[in-house]
Amino acid sequence: MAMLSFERKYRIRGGTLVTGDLFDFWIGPFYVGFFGISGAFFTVLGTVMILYGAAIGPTWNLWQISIAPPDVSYGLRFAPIREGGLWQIITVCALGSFVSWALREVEICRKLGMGYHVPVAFGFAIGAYFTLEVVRPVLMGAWGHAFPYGIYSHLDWVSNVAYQYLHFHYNPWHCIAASLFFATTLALSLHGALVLSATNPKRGEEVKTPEHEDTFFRDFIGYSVGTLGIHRLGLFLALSSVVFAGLCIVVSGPFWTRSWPEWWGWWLNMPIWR
Ligand code: UQ2
Repeated sequence: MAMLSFERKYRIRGGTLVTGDLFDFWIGPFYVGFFGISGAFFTVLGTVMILYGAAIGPTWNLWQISIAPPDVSYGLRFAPIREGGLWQIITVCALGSFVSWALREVEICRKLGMGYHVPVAFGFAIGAYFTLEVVRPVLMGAWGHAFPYGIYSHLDWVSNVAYQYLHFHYNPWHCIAASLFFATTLALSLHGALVLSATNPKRGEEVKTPEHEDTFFRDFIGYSVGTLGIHRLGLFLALSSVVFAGLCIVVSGPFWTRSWPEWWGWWLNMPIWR
C-alpha cells in the first residue's frame, strides 16, 4: 500500500460540511463522516423495505420481484403501505442514500483540496433519477407515473411508456441523448486505446510520451484535443447525454402527449414545401 504514506498527510480532521468533527473519522480505509452515517441509515432502511416488499409479494423469483408505485388514482397523496406506500418510503430512502453518497464525496474532496468534479458528475445521475421518479410524476399529478422497483418490471415500464408515444426514437431529445451517449463511448474507446497504445509496450520496448499521443491524432485527423482536453470532452459528452436523457422523458407527458412521429409535423408543414 504505497498510498498510505501519502494518505497519512491528508487523514486529518477538517473539511466537513456539517456536525464539525463528530463523525470525522475513518473505519479501516473508509471515510465515515455525517454522510457516511446518514447514507448507511437510508441504505439499510431502504434495503429492508425492499426485502419486506418482496416478502409480502407473490414471488421470490429475482427477475419477477417488483415494488410498484401507487395507482394513479392516489394522485400525489401518501398511499397505504401495500398500495404503493412502500414504494414511496423506498424512493425517499434511495434519494437520501444517493445525496448522502454525493455529499460524502464532497467532504473527501474538501479534505484533499480537490475540485468537486466527481460529486457534481454523480449529481447529474441523481438528477436523472429525480426527474424520472419525482419531477415527471409531480408534473403529471400522480406517483403512479413513476417506474416500479423490479428488474423486469422497470424494463416493462420503459417499453410501455415508449409505446404510449408510438415510436419514442422520434423524440428529438432522445435522439440527442442517444447521439451523445454514442459519442461518449467513441471518445472513451479512442482514449483508452490511445493511452494503452502509448503506455503498455511489448517487453523490452519503451513507454511513449503524451507527445506521441498528440502526434498520432495530428497525423491521423490533423487535430489533437489534448491530454487534459479529452477528459474535459469525455465528461462534457457524458453529462450532456444525461441532461438530454432527462429532458427527453420529462417533455414526454408534461409537455407533449401525442405520438413523437407527429412532433415532426412542424417540418412537414413548413411553407417551403408548397
Ligand atoms: C487526443 C488526446 C488524447 C486522447 C484522444 C485524443 C493527446 C491522451 C482520444 C483524440 C480525440 C479527439 C480528436 C476528439 C474526438 C471527438 C469526439 C467527439 C469523439 O487528442 O490528446 O489524450 O485520448
